[in-house]
Formats: sequence, C-alpha cells, structure tokens
Amino acid sequence: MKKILLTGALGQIGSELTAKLRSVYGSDNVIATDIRETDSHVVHNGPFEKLDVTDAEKMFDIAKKNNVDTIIHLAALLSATAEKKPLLAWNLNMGGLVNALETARELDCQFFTPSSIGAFGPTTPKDKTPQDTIMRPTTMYGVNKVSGELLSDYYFQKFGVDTRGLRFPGLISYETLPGGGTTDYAVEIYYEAIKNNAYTSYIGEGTYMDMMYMPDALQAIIDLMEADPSKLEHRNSFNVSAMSIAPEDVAAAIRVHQPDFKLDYDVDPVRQAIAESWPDAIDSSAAKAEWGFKADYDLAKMTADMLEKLKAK
Ligand code: AKB
Repeated sequence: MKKILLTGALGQIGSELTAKLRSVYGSDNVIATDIRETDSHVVHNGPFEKLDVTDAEKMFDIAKKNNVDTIIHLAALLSATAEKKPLLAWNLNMGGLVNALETARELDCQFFTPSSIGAFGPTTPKDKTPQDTIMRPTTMYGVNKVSGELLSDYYFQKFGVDTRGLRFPGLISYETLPGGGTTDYAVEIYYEAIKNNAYTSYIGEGTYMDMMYMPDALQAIIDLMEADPSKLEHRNSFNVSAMSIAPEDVAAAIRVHQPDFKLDYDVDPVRQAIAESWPDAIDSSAAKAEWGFKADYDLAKMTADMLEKLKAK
C-alpha cells in the first residue's frame, strides 16, 4: 500500500483507520472520502473529498487524479439499518462495492472491503464456525456481505484484482460511535457505564456474538493487505475474532472497575433476531495460519482501556 483511497472515512472504522494509515504511510498518501464533511481530523489532517459511493464516475476520477494503488472500501449500511431499509441497503452496499471494484480493476489497485459475521446465517454451525461453511444469511446485510465476498473473489479470479477481506465481528471503539449495527450494544454499554453507571441492553442475556477491539481490527487490515499473496489460500473473506461475549460478560468486566454497575434488559426483537441468526463464536485459524492474525486485546484488557479512554473523553 502506497497511495490509498478510503471510502466511508468518517465512519467507526474509517475515522481510526485513516489516522493509522496516515501515520504509517504518510498523510498525503491517504485520500479520505465520505458522503458527509464534518469537522474531523479525517478532513483536516490530509487529503479529503466528498464522495457518494454510488457515483461511479466521481469515485473513478478521485482515484485516477490521485494515482492511488490501493482502495479500502468501507462505506456501507450496517445490519439493523439494512433490515429497516433493505432496498436502500442493496443499492448502497452492492452499488458502492461494484463501483469500487470497477475502479480497482481499471486502475490496477489492490482492494480491501470488510465482510462480517453477518454473512453467516441460522444454518451455519454456531460454535467454532469454520472458515468455509454453510452461508445462507436471512438478513439483507448478510445477503449483501455474501454477495460482496463472491463478487470480490470473482474480480480476483476473472480480472486478477488483488482483492482481500475480513469477516469482522462487532468492533468496539471509543472514537466514533457505530450506527445501525446489531453489535452496537457492546460499545454503548461502555458510554453508559461512564455516564450513568447503568445500561439497558437491547440484546438479551446469554446471546453470544464475536467482538474485537478497534486497534486489533486496524492492525488486521494492515497485516492482511501487506501479506505475501502466495501464502493466501483464502481472500474474501477471513474469519477474525478476539472474543465471544454476551451482555452479562461485558457487565462483569465493567464491574471489576465499577462494582455498582447495573445491567438490565429491554430486548429489541429485530436486533435480537439478527443476533440469533449469527454464530456464537467463529474460528479464526485460517487467518492465523495464512497471514499471522492475532488479537492483543481480550475482554478484560479492552474494558480497562475503553473505560480509561472514555473517562478522559
Ligand atoms: C453489525 O452489527 O451490523 C456490524 C457487523 C457485525 O457487521 N457491527
């Protein structure tokens, strides 16, 4: 990666990935784009352009003008929003992806886009979910993610585009809030712990999902993009996870620091149904074997860092 175009750069992953990539590859070499323009370091600390990813021509022009050799395509609607607005999700998630892949093909760029644990469905094995397994998701987001994985494989096999991807679990971070996801509770719970010492979870007790702390997710993107292609048996996309947790596990980790922290439940049937259709715990062994994936943060270490950073914020 030398000259990188990012879409969705003001989102939860994008805002932190832009800063990290600028520190590794140089500010001028990371062209951040987003449909919005806000008063953010992403806009002020390096090249930034407004871009609606459904505008194929503008995406191509920005990439060509800046001589980019890598595209990191993040702009997408997450699972809960996609379930409320399925047609919009199809148009944005698939339309944006095909525009980004076409730009990568025409300009001979390396390409990354995230998939998700949402690519799995209720007939997928729930525990130690293998890298290669049944994928019959029952959500629009899942349909988009499986289609995206297949499309990215197609661009590699048919056109030789160096496509790579990760099946991200819920990502936990303190800089930018996620929006419209099923796993968002695992971020909100920390904000509410600091503000009110209490949280009402829309995900039910005993509902396990995979999660990862943002620093591990950012490092995984860089490590995968820098990985020797001859070692990659898989490309789109690798299972990666750092922990499998339920709301009560996060509450117990918070109580180590705030013993009176209270958790109760007001379950949202839509997001609960999505969560129940996803695996409990995926197996990341292909990512470990093929390009050395590792996560530094477990629940206890992540919780200590989240609470410290949010208190300071
Ligand atoms: C969501 O909940 O939609 C995302 C995801 C797991 O892809 N965080």
